[in-house]
Amino acid sequence: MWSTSLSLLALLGSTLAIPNPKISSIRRPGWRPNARRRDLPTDSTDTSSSSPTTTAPKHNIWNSLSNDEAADVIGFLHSRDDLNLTAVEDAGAWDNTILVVDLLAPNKTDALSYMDGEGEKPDRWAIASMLFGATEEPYAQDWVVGPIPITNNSVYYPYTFGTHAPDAKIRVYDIDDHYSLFTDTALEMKDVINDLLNATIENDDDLGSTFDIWGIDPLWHETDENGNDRVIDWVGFWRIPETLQMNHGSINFDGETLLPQGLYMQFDITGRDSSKWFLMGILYGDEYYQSVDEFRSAWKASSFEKYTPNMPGKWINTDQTGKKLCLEEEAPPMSVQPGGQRFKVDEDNKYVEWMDFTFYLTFTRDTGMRLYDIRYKGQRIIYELGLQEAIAHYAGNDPVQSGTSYMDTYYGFGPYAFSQVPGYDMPLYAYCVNTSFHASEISRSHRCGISIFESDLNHPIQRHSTSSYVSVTKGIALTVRSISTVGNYDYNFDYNFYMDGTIETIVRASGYIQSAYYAKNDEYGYHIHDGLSGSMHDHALNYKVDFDILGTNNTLVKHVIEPITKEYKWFNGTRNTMHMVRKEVESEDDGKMNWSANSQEQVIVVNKDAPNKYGEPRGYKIMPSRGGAGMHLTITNSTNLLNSAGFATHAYYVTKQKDSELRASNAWNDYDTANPLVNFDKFFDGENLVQEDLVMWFNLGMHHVPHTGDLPNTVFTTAQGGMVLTPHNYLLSDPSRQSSQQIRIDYDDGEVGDVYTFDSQQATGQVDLTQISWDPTTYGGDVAVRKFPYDPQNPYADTESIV
Ligand SMILES: [Cu+2]
Repeated sequence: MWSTSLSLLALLGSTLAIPNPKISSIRRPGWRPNARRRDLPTDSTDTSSSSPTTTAPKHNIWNSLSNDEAADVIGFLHSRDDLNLTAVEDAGAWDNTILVVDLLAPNKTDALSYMDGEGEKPDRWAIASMLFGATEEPYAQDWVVGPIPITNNSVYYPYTFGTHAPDAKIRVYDIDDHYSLFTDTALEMKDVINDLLNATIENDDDLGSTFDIWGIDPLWHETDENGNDRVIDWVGFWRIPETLQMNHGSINFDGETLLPQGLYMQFDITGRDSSKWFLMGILYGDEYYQSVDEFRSAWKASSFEKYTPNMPGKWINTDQTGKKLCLEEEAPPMSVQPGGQRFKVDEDNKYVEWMDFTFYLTFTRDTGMRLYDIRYKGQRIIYELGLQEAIAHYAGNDPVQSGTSYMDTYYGFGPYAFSQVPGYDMPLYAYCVNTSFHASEISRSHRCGISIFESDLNHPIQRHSTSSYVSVTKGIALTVRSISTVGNYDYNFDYNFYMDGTIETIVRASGYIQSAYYAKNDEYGYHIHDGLSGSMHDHALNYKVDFDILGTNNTLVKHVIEPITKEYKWFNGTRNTMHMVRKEVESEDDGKMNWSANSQEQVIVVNKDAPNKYGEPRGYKIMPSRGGAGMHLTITNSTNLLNSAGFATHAYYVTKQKDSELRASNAWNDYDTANPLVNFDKFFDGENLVQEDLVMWFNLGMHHVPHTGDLPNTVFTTAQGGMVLTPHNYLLSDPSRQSSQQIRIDYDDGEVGDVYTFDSQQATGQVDLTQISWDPTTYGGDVAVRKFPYDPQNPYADTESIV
């Protein structure tokens, strides 16, 4: 993700976000909202003609707020005089507004009572994040609202039990737009800029159409000589790619993050009185100047060293380029679904049944899709599985790279989980789920924000050959996929389900890197284009997996494979060999862990009270499956992230489940990382972990040092990480033997005797490709509904990205 230094409300995915003095800077020239009204989906999901349906055994108590529920919550809050709220549409920086409303997941004990027994369906509650601007010290605050639907019994109060900051408040230090500081300063030194950056800037319009100016995220705090907190913003110049004329309009390839100009400005933006803000300094070529005059004087000197500015061009375009490869234009192999869809969906409850797995889906503004109540062979194995936070932590010899540590839930994975492209992002036959979120008093739905599909892995899950027979089983997986483009990066999130009871969590990254200017920074990345460094950074994406193995009483064990020198009765002397040592993680004091060298520790969540018939505890093992290029932040005690990155210091963690510890992070931690709303480190308070309800938190990620192959976009091939959760002594044998999709061929002396296909049907006949082709002109983007005043009858097409 990259920052635009925009008004914070503007980042919440709403065209109506106000205050928005800087919003024009994130729109390309010529951008116009497309507000055609037509029959558009809002709450409902697409209906696929050949989709077998089912009825969820229970209501999806984790389902996202409906549009009506969100409107109910927003209307209720607006009716409370003490909150002094202003409709987002009419609000300025000195008003109080509602940022986001989302479901507050029910307490787990209540949820289990309902799901597993005769307990009542838990009430629906919401979290409302509000921004209080009508004060000298603005803050964001999370509130609990409910039960919903709103009645006279509904209440609202700060979400103190789920946060660590006093009153569930976090200070907001840049609520007032300060973009004009950047442009005023830039125009003050336009002679220098025009020379160094090869530009022709005379006025605001020239500046706005040539450069974006943005920088560090989160903001810095420094203490002045009187001990006062100063709020510091460092920004750099980024060149806006040129507009390319197409047959029906124009396009700007989104390569701005490849066009840093190497010129940086530092501002003090403390307090709400803009007259007290000031330029602190300018950085160019690793030289620091304390004023525009000092910079200009240096520039006029003959000894001044000038560097190459980064200019747009074909190199940032992602279109096909270069010589066409032999046969490559022919249609490549593709998947078809000859027997129709082989899984069932309860659309209303977002409930899925595939083979021996069942689960519920939900979708939130902060973290996108998540799964609940994942059952295998009728038994819950996971109560909750989902993304918590995604850090992209940069480093560099310039303050903007050094000061960049995005925590992407601030921008949200929900708002940017754009529609998937059939045949490219997913098979043509994939089942689509529309997803909704509610921010800035707009409800927005992504068409096909989640796709669900089966596919052939194109490698068998099992095989064996002998001189007389061969046995092979197809490798088939169900994938649940969502893709969020948060600024420059596209995160592909998959949950794969396999026939052996394994669940795999995968994240892949593509899109544009955020690069750095190449000047005296060899130790922070490679020189990858004219004036460009592939700015090194770490990705750490934290996931929560709340295991419930045969109930909630579980223990995290490590079965360690160790070398040993040992004597045996049957051997004269000692033998150098290995053995297995069983250990338990007994307390949260030991709950922060890294994967062992050479993968010698098997990490398993077991239920010690539920051994199998051989006495071995039944469990699920967790282990990295792909990527392997990094699991947590390299930087320790990050100067940017302070108390907000406790979940990224290790590869994985285990804690005791608490309803007050729902998420490892909070979307608003970015506002004040020293005083976060959720401080993950505080989850660790020495509690017993033996036969308790356990939650694991693991990181996927990579140490990303972009090279020339990251231009123009990073490719998924290597930018990925995965974790498998797999049965371990859980059943008495491999459950994939239940699959009919296997064959055994008996043969002898070149003659086939018998062939067994276990009633699996063979695909026969012709494939009518016209039935599964897709018309790309039907790609529709997102649908929005205004919440306050509520206008559900007039949805309009509106897709917003951070560009
Ligand atoms: Cu990266």
